[in-house]
Amino acid sequence: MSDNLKRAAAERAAALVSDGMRLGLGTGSTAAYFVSAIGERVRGGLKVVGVPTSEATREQAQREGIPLTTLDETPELDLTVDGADELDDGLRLIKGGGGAHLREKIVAAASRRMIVIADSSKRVATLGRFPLPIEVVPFGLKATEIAIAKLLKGLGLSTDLRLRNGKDGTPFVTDSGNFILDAHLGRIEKPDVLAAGLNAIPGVVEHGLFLGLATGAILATGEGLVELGQ
Ligand code: ABF
Repeated sequence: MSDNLKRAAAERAAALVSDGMRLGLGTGSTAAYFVSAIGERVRGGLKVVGVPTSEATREQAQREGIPLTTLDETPELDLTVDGADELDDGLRLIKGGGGAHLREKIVAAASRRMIVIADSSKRVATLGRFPLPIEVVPFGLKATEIAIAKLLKGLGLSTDLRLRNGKDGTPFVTDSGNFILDAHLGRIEKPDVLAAGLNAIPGVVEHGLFLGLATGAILATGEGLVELGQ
């Protein structure tokens, strides 16, 4: 069921793509359906270029035959389509459950439009039930962890931070060579204040709060698609 919903949202987003577009290609299982739908259209003659947001997406896009570019060659994109772990009605997001949010955010910020595709279970009234991924540089990990814990405490948020581990129990390493701390917060009442606080900690590379980046969302429900913004 859920896979059908993800595919439905992805295919609707793929229908918004036209010749000449410069695309940001998201990461995750929902975005993978979008990449696959674009691949099919490219093989049918659609002319686009894509910037992948992860090595996994790069590999998929190459297999699909989608022409790829980089933000160095193509620094301005028309449309990014990506999944999310949570979104609220103000199109604020938590991303990074797959550990790709640094590149995802850079690509989204370089895009004129960013459309989130998801099944409607990702829609929440208040962000925070999904643990917030915080990408940190390995150097000074403990000090960065303490600085984040102090910030969270000061904002009245839980301080339950966990270093994400890979399959073999060693720390998960991002495509950019960093670690991820997951902050179990429950409810983020003021995402903008939290984002500003995290951005001010030197060891924090990026966090999974995407504020003011998504311009639209396509959410698949059992009864059809719900579209927000665009
Ligand atoms: C990416 O993939 C991430 O930012 C987010 O963590 C995840 C969503 O994955 P899925 O579509 O598999 O639920 O978009």
